[in-house]
Amino acid sequence: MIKSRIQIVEGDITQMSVDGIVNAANSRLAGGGGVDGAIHQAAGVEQLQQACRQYDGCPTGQVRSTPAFNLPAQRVLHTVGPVWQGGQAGEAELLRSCYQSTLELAVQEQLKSLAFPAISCGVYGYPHEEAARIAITTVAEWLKTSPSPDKIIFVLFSQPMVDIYRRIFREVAEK
Ligand code: AR6
Repeated sequence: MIKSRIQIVEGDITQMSVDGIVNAANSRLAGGGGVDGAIHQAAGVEQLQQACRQYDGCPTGQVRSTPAFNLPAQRVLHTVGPVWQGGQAGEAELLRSCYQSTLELAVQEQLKSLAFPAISCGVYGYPHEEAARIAITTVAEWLKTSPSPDKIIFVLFSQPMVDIYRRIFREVAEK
């Protein structure tokens, strides 16, 4: 049952005791503000930066993983969302690819529980409704055919964002 495998909560993703948390990173994997900054702070800036340096950055729409160091999670999956440029620059496909490739990597790494933030919904400026629809439909489609990950948690930083996700989740679940 897909519905019982998806949760939508308000919270701080750095506090989540799950197998993997997803970071909304930049293509240099250099750390930054927003959820990226919070994850680096909580994991340990030095350690996480050093672990990220094993990669030559990460293209938009793809994902790279590192240990989670001081976080309660086991792994951090760093994905790079698109910068919103008005919608005609392939943003939707790139955002879908973030969720898709992160789910693929989570399966490879045998992560049973995975927490996503609202990728691209902060400084990258993606319209929230559209981003939430992509997040939920991509994850729901995945869970239809894959038994893993067992649980996906969308961890959102504000109540209005939770409301958007819950509304779209109801629409998608009713279909
Ligand atoms: N837990 C969960 N969600 C959070 C947290 C948190 N601790 N902190 C912020 N958010 P953003 P982006 C929400 O800007 O748009 C960085 O500088 C936030 O409210 O973090 O993908 C990177 O280095 C918003 O809804 O990511 C990149 O350069 C969502 O997380 C760039 O920002 C994403 O906002 C990536 O921009």
